[in-house]
Amino acid sequence: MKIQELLETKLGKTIKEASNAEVYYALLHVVQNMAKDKEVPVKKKKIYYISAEFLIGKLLSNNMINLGIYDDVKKMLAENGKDICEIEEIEPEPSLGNGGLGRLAACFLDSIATLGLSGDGVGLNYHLGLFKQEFKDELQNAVPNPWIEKESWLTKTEMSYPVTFGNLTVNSRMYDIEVTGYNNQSNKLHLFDLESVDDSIVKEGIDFDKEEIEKNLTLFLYPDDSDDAGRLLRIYQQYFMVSNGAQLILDECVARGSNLHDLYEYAVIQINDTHPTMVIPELIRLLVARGIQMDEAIEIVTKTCAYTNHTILAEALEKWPMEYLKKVVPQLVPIIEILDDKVRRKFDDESVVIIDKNDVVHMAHIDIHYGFSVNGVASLHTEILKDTELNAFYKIYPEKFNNKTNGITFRRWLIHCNPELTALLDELIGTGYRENAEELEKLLAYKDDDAVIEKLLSVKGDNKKALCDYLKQTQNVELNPESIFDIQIKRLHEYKRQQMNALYVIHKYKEIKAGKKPSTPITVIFGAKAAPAYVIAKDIIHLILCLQELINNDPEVSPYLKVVMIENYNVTKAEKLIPACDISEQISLASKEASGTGNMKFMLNGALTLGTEDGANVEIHELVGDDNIFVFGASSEEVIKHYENADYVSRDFYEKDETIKEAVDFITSKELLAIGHEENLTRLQNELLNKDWFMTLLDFKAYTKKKEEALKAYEDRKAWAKKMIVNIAKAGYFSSDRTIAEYNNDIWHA
Ligand code: 26Q
Repeated sequence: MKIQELLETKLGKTIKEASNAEVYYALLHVVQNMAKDKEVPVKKKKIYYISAEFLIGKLLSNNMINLGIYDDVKKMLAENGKDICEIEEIEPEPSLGNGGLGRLAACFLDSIATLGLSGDGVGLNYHLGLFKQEFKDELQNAVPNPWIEKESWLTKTEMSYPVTFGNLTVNSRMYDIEVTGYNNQSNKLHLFDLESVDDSIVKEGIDFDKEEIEKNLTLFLYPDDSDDAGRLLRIYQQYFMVSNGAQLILDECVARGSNLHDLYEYAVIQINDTHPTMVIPELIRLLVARGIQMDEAIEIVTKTCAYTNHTILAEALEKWPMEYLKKVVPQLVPIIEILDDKVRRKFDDESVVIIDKNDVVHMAHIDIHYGFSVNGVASLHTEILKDTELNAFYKIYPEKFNNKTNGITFRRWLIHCNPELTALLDELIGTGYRENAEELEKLLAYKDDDAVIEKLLSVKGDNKKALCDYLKQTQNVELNPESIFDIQIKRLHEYKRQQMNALYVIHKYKEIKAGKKPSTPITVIFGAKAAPAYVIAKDIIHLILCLQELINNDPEVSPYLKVVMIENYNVTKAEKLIPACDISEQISLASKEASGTGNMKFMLNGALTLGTEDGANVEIHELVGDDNIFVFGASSEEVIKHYENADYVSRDFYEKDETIKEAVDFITSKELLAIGHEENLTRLQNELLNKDWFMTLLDFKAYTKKKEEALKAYEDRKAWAKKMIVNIAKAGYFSSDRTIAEYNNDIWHA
C-alpha cells in the first residue's frame, strides 16, 4: 500500500482533513511498522552498547530519511496542504542525555544499524529526562521536561526482570525504540523503567522526594555533566540499568545457543564511561548463580566487556564509597572485594586498586582490570590517558589501550539539518558520500569554481536567514543575517570557557563604545545548560544574559554587536543553529575536552573553527591545514605543566594587562550591576581573579587576537568560502560510520 493510503486508513479521513497532530501520530505508526519490518535475526555475536544516556533527538524525520521515504512523504504532504516542518514541530524531543556522551551514543546506534551490524542500546527510560531551561530575571530556572506521550516511539514490551536492592525487589518493564539504519536494517534501543514511578512527586522546579526509590528511580536524568553528584539515587539507577541489561544479555545469548562458558562469542558489551560499570560484577554474580565457578566467571566477563573513557577531569571520575554500595547493592560487595583482592595480589601499587584505603570504590579501575579494551575518544585524549591519567594501567596492560576518535551521523547532522547544502553536494559530487563519507573530498575539485563558491555562500546565507526567522518567532530577538554568526553551543562548564567568550564580548562592546566599529557586524550566540548545583556555571549564564540585555538595548552598539543566549538549548535547536554558523567556538582549555563532537558538526556544515589544540580539534587542524582553521592558546603540554608546577596565577595576568583588567572589571561595572545581581557577578569576578582553575586569563589575549584574525578573514568572502569547502570536504573522517567500523574491526569483531 502507498504511504498516503496507509496514513488515510489509519486516520479514517483524508490528510487534507486531518490536523498536523493527527498526521504526526499516524506517520509515527506507519514509520514504526516500516522500521519493525527491517529487523533482521542476529547471526551469532551481538553488540550491546550500555549507556546511562541516549540523546536521540526527535525521531520522525530521522527515521523517514533512514527508511528512504522522506522526500516522497514531504512531497505527498505538500500536495495535501501540509508542511512537513510544522508536523515535525508536534514531536516532543526526548532529552535522555546531558550532552556529548549521550549524543555520541545516539550517533553510534545510527551507524551500527547503518553498517548492518546487530547491536542494541541498553539504557533507562527517564520520565522527565534532562530539565528544561527557562530564563527569568537573567537567571537559569530548571523545570521538568515531560516527553513521554500516550502514543510515542516507545513500545511497551512483555519483558520484565526482578532487580534486588538489599531487601527491596522491584520488577522492571522494558520499552523499545526502533533504531533505523540508513538504507539498512533496524536494531533496538532498550530502555528499562519501573511502573511504580510517580511523576506527581515532583515539587518546586525539579525538586522531588528522594526517599521512596520505587517512586523516583527513573524519574529524572541526573543533570550533572562532569560534576560528581555523589548521590545514592544515582547508584540505584545505575544498578537498575545494568542488572536489567545483564539479565537480558544472558537470556538472549542462551536463546542464540550460548552455553555461557562461551558468552564472549555471543555478546560484546561496550561500557559508555563508568556509569554502567556495575554490569561487570553483576554479570559475574549471575554467571556464578547459574553454576559457573568464580574464576571462570571473571574470565568470561573480562573477555566480554570493553570500556570507553570520556573524561580526564578528576572530579568526573566516578568513585563510590563502599558504604553506599553496601546499602544499595550488597550482593555485589563480596564480588567487588574479590576483584580488588585479585588486583592487590598481582600488583603492588595502591594507585591501581579497586577499593582504596579510604574504602572508596574506583569504578574505572574495575573496567580496566576486568575488561579487554580501554579506549579514549580522540588521539590527544588517548595519549593523555596513556601518558598521565591512566599511565599506571597503561604500563600493566599496554595491549588493552586504543583510540577511537569520535564521529557524528551525517544523516542527522547534514542530510536532515541542512537540506540545502545536501542538495548542493548531491548536485556536485553525487550521493555516494551519504554512505561513504570520505567521498566528500570530491568537493575539493570545486575549490576554485566561482559558481560553486557563490552557491555555497548563498546556502549559508539562507540558513542564517532561516535561523533569524526562528529566533524572532521563539525568542523575539531581531538578528542581522548579514552579520557574522559566531556560535558556542555546548554544556556550560568552566573548562569549556564560555566565560572567555563573554570577556571577548565585553572587550568588543568597550571598543565600539570608544568609537572603534567592526566592519562587519558580529552576532555572538550562546546555548548552554548549567547543572543546577554548579554555582559558577550559573553565574556565567547570568553574565551572558546581562550582556545580552545591555548590548542589544544600546542603540550605539547593537548595530555592530549582538549577543543571544538560546533558551533551553537541545538537539532540535542544535539542528537549526549549526547550519547557520560562520565561526565555531571550540575554546576549551587544552587537555580538558576529551574530544568534542559539536566541532565536527560545525565543520561538516561549513563553519570555520576558532579553537584550541584540544580534543578532536587537533585532528580537524591536521586534516584542513593551518590556512583553514583559527588555532590559538597554550598547548596541552604547557597546561599540564602549569598544573604540575601549580604556577598559574590568574591575578598576574589581570594586573599586567590593561585589556584583561578592563574586561574583568566590567563584570561588576555599574552598567551590569544595574541589570544583574551583585552576588552572582561578584562571585564570578572573584573566581576569575583568585582561582581561574581553567586558565581563562592565560589564553585571553591569544583568543582575542585570533578572533580578530578570523573576523578579518571573513571580509574576503571568496577566500572564506574556499576555506568552507576544505572544511566540508575533509569532514568525512568524522562520520560515525568510520568510528563504528573501527570499533568493530578493533574491539567488537561482530
Ligand atoms: C557522573 C556522576 C554522577 C552524576 C553524573 C555524572 C556524569 C554525567 C554525564 C558524568 C559525565 C557526564 C557526561 C560526560 C560527557 O558528555 N563527556 C563528553 O563526551 C563526549 C563524547 O565522547 C566528548 O566529545 C566530550 O569531550 C566529553 O566532555
